Amino acid sequence: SFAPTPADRFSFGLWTVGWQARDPFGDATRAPLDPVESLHRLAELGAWGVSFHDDDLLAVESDRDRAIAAFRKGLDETGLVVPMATTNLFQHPVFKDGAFTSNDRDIRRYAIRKVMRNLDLAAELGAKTYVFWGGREGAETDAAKDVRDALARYKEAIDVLCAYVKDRKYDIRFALEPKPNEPRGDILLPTIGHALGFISTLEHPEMVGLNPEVGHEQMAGLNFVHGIAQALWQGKLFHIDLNGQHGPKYDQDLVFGHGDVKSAFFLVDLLENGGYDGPRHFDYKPGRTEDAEDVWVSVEANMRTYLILKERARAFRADPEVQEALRASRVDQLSVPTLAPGETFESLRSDEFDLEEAAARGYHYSRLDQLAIEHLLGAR
Ligand code: GLT
Ligand code: MN
Ligand code: MN
Repeated sequence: SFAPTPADRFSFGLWTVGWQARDPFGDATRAPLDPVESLHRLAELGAWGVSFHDDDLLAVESDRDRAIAAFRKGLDETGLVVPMATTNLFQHPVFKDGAFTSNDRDIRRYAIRKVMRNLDLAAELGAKTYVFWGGREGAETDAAKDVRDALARYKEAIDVLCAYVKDRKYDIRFALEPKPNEPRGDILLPTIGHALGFISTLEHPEMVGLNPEVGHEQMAGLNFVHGIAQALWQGKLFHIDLNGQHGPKYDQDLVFGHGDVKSAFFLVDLLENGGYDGPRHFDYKPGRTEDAEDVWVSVEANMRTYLILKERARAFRADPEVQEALRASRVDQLSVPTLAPGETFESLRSDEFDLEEAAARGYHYSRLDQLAIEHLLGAR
C-alpha cells in the first residue's frame, strides 16, 4: 500500500516543510510554519524523525528557551525522534564570506561557538549525527581566498569541534555535506570525493563521515549512486539527503524521485541492499507554487516514491530472468579477488589467455538495463 510507518525510518528537515519559498527573484509565498505543527503533521503522515538547524526552532517563537520547550513537548506528544541536527552558518549577513573559512578571524571564532551551543542541544535531544553544510565556505574569485589556508581553517574548526564532542562525551558523529556551488560561486569540499580526501587529514577521521545530497552531486554532473557506493565502501555514509534534480543546473531540491528517477531507482536498490542502516532523510523544498496544504502532499510524495522504488528494486532482484541476466553479464565475478589466496604477481605469468577471444566476449548490458527499466516502469 506504500503507506509509510516509523519502521521505514523516514525523516525530514524542519527547514524543508518550513521553507517559505523566498528565492533570489521573489518574496515568500507561504507563511511561517510553527515547528510544533510540523512535528504533528509529519508524525500523522508516518515519518519517524525530524532534523533541525539551531535557527529553525525560532520560526515563530523568538525566545530560545520557550522555543526549545515547545519543541521538546511536541517530540514527546508525537513520538518523533531527532536523528540529526545542524547549524545555520549561512543565513546571517555575518557569514557572507563563510563561517569556518571567513577571512575574518572573529567571525570564524563566532561560528565555532554557534556550533558548540547547538551541539549541546543536539546531544540533549538524542541526535547521533551532526551535519556540516558549508554553503558559504567558498568564493566568487580566486583572488579572494587562499584555498590552502581556507582548508587548514576548515580542518581546524572540525578538529576543535571533535575535541568538544569528546570532552563532553557526546555520542555524536559529524557528517560533511558536499555541494559544488550555490550560494557561493564555488564552494569548498565540492563533491563526495573532495570531502573524503579532506576527512583523511583530520585529527579524528573516524568521527567524521558524509551526508551526501542527491542533487548536489548531480549539479556537478556526477553519478550519485557511484558516489554513495564509494562512501559506503569506505565506511563513511553516516547520513543522506534524498531529493530530486534534473542534471547540472541550479539546486532544484525537488521531491525524491521527481528528478532523475532511474538514478533514484538504483540508489534505493543500493541503500536497501548495500548495508546502509541510517535514516532515510529528505532534504527537498516544496515548490514555490505550492500552498500550505500542498506542502504535506509533497511530504507524502517523498516517502511514497521511496517505498515504491524499494518495491520495484525488490521485484527486480527477485526476477529469475534478472538473476540470469546478471550472471550472463558476469556481475557476480567482480566480487572474486583477482589473485587467489597465496598467489603473487609471479602467478600471473603462467595464465593461458586468448587475447582475441577475451576481447570478443560481450557483456550484454543492454538486456540487463532494459530489465531494470521495465521493472522501474512497472512493465514486469
Ligand atoms: C540548506 C541546504 C541543505 C543542507 C541544510 C543543512 S541547509 O537547506 O540547502 O542542503 O542540507 O544545513
Ligand atoms: Mn540542495
Ligand atoms: Mn542538504
